[in-house]
Amino acid sequence: MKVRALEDILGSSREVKGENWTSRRLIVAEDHMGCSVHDTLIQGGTETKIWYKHHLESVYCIEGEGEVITLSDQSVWPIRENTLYALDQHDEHVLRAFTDMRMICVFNPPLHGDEKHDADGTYPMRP
Ligand code: 9YT
Repeated sequence: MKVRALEDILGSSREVKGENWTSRRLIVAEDHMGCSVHDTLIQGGTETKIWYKHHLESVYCIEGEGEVITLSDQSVWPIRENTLYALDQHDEHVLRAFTDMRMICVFNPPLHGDEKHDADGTYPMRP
């Protein structure tokens, strides 16, 4: 049994800051849960290009409003509180945050905890 509080993560290597987001990684690969679970804050008024070539990600929005544009077909997916999107095709996308957003993000395979996006908005595949 594991219990984690957000305060346990803050200021540690599991609190990772991107240009316009902060990801607090509550469960990571070394926890052996088969996924990682993040509490992620996105800064309002920003756009992030993301392409998880090596991971599947489910994202549940618990606060805020924005939209996701899938680049293969230019579809626009409105995202607001209590909405989940699942990148089941490793979809290359842009996340446009109209307001500050708070997301619960689940990655398969799990991140190790300290990963940052590369120039493509990708996390590396690590064994
Ligand atoms: C919503 C989103 O994908 N933001 C980028 C950060 C990533 N989800 C993470 O590592 O939590």
